[in-house]
Amino acid sequence: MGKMRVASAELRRKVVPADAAAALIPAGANVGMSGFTGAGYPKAVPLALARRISEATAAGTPFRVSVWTGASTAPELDGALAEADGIELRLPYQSDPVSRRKINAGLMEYIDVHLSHVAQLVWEGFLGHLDVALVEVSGITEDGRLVPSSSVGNNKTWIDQAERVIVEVNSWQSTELEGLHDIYYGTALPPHRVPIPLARPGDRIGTPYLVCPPEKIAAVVETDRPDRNSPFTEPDDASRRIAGHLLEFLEHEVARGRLPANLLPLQSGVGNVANAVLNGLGAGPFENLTAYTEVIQDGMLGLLRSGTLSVASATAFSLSPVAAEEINANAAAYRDRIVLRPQEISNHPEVVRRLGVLAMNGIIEADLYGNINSTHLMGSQIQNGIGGSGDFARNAYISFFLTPSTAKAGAISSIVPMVSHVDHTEHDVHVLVTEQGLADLRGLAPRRRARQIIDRCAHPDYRPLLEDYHQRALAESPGKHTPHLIGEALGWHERYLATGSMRA
Ligand code: 0RQ
Repeated sequence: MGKMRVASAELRRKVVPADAAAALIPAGANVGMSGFTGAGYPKAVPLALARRISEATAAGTPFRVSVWTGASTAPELDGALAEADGIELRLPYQSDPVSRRKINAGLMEYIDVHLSHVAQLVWEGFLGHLDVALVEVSGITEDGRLVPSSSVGNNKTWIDQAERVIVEVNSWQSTELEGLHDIYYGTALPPHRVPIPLARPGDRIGTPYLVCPPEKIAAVVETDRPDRNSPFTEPDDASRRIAGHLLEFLEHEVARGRLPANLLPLQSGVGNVANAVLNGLGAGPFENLTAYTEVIQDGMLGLLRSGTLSVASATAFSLSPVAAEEINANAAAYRDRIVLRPQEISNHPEVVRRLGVLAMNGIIEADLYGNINSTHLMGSQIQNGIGGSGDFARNAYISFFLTPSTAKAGAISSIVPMVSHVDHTEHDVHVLVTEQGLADLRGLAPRRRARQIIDRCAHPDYRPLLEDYHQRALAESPGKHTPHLIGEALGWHERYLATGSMRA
């Protein structure tokens, strides 16, 4: 099986055990790794590298590397390297509990970047020299082209820019993924940039393969381990109600003639709320939908299976183990309806704006005027990162942000007087949805936005408190455009930190 995956005789000669490949990564190196939301990450070499770092640390010669990826990965990569204290700097997105702890303890640097910006930052040289690319693929053709696996992410850029390349060939991935990907090699830096010739979500504008000169490939490692994604929980009541409000709104927009009957291309973030929305779309009146999104999660696969969704473009799968097995068994059946692209294309602002994407993303908190915090707990602690939410939200036709109205069993209101960190400004937020209701903020000046958000989105337990804050802010600064009580604006966060609850 393994031999057949590496069809190139020249590259077959470079097959080595994971430890030997890990030994090729120098201390202090910048390493570009594959991986996007638990799909397509290298599964053997990072573990071998973590062992090497632990042994070096025990011998009194600790070292670290910087890890650049597509997005989040899995315990065998982020978890193992963070546990070994082996990561100097991490970018552009993570969701691993061990990494998160180390970042928030100040033991690991983290740069939270828009996912569409990463490749460009590397091409420009801002992130420094890329020493090693470590990329999982599902196979190597006889003439040495690389067949991508379950994510594309920044792999094209890592392979192009790195001094040397280590390839993991994973025989767990379906051989029938060949032909599903679309790797666009037409990007350039200004002033040589040209329009991206993509006018419909399913357009193919590149080649199905990653291209790498064979002499640049320093090692090939064979693996057979599954992608590690967590199962989705059944949507809870709040998620179902959020989905219900959103679907009712979409039907209303179609009835008003503001959206076509088959909507516009959908982008849906990660998490259970997003999955509940997708499940809701499956039950709803819409047909012939399309998706121009970042990840294909279970809900989207369900829509493809039922035919509700005709085509989906993304950069990665983000599936539960059951759904991943389904793709593995039936990849050929999905190959003409799923396109996986480099993340600078899946998330490209130019394309998102052209297609008129309907963007739906989860948040930590929103404020009275519609500013959004997607990344930080109580202002200082990173949760995951901005991911692709900014790529889509700023350029979407309608940008939706979705959240339960409270967190931590009601001790936290997700609607606060002022957000403790800003990821999406009021200018990029069109519609805010909680289980309480939906606020359409388009075309509203700040005070009218506050009215909508308090009345429709806030939890009843917190509504009087918000109303009180808002009325006192209005009274104190009647002539102000965006009334705030500056000394009190973050008082709810302060109260939570002091007492464990935002309640008065
Ligand atoms: O913490 O598990 O310790 O209780 O935050 O919250 O409710 O599980 O929400 O899984 O939908 O994630 C914004 C993080 C929401 C996600 C975020 C606590 C809460 C819990 C997680 P516990 P939930 P979700 C494209 C789109 C940015 C990237 C993005 C995200 C934990 O959606 O990372 O949009 N978005 N990518 O208890 C304090 C609050 C809180 C709070 C929730 N107000 N204050 N804690 N929590 N609200 C896809 C990609 O880019 C890959």
